[in-house]
Amino acid sequence: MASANLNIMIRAARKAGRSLVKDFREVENLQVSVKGAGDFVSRADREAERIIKEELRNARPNYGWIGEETGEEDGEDPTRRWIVDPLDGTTNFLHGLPHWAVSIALEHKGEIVASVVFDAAKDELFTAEKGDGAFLNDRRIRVSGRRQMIESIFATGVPFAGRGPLPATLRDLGRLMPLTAGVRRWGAASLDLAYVAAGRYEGYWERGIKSWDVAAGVLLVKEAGGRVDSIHPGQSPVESGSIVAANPQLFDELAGIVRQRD
Ligand code: LIP
Repeated sequence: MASANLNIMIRAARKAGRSLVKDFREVENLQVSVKGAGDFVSRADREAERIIKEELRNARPNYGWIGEETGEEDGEDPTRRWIVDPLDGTTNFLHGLPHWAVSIALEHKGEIVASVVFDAAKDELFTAEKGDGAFLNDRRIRVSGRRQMIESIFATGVPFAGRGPLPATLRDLGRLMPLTAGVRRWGAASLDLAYVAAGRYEGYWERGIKSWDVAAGVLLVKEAGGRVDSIHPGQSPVESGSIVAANPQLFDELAGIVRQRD
């Protein structure tokens, strides 16, 4: 059974998701402002973050907060904070591509303990709580059982608009593409991790990623039986800006490849 906190997170994600779906239908009329080349923030995005913040703050006024649009705020309780991306996959959203999600994680003493990733366009709700498994629309999910790289699909994110670690990413791709059944770049990191948890992808890695993009997905993968780490050993996969995740059979091989220096 979902905890009170998880139910609060689900309610917030569904409410924000409803607002986003409405705006997605009218995506051409949205007023967009440019935050940086290729990185658009829409009115829909800001409204979704407002909705989530209001819901979570009303229910748990003393928790801290970090959100993609509104930044960081300390709470009276220094041990707990929400990590929120109201619209992961912003570029997809703005191009009318139905692959984006609301991502909400609860961190306690530096560890993610509850997660929601809600793909409102497809009505897929991924949830997890520490020690209780991972679920897709209330059905238990597990990472894939594939053992061979050549039969496996991996997701990643690639730099855009002249930012991010392009040479390292190209090196990763050059090493992985000949060894695998395919590499996908679908443009929403929270869903990449949710799909690893659901066994749709065998693994995922990305460089130059933010905590709110991956915080919720990290727990989904772990609770579905997968492994997650930073590409830089010893660092946090949520905070370090680089992440590698996979089923347990293929994790070492994938991590070994993306950790290789020249
Ligand atoms: C995006 C990701 C995407 C990643 C981008 C970006 P946003 O998040 O989830 O997959 O490659 O670097 O961070 O900006 O849409 O929330």
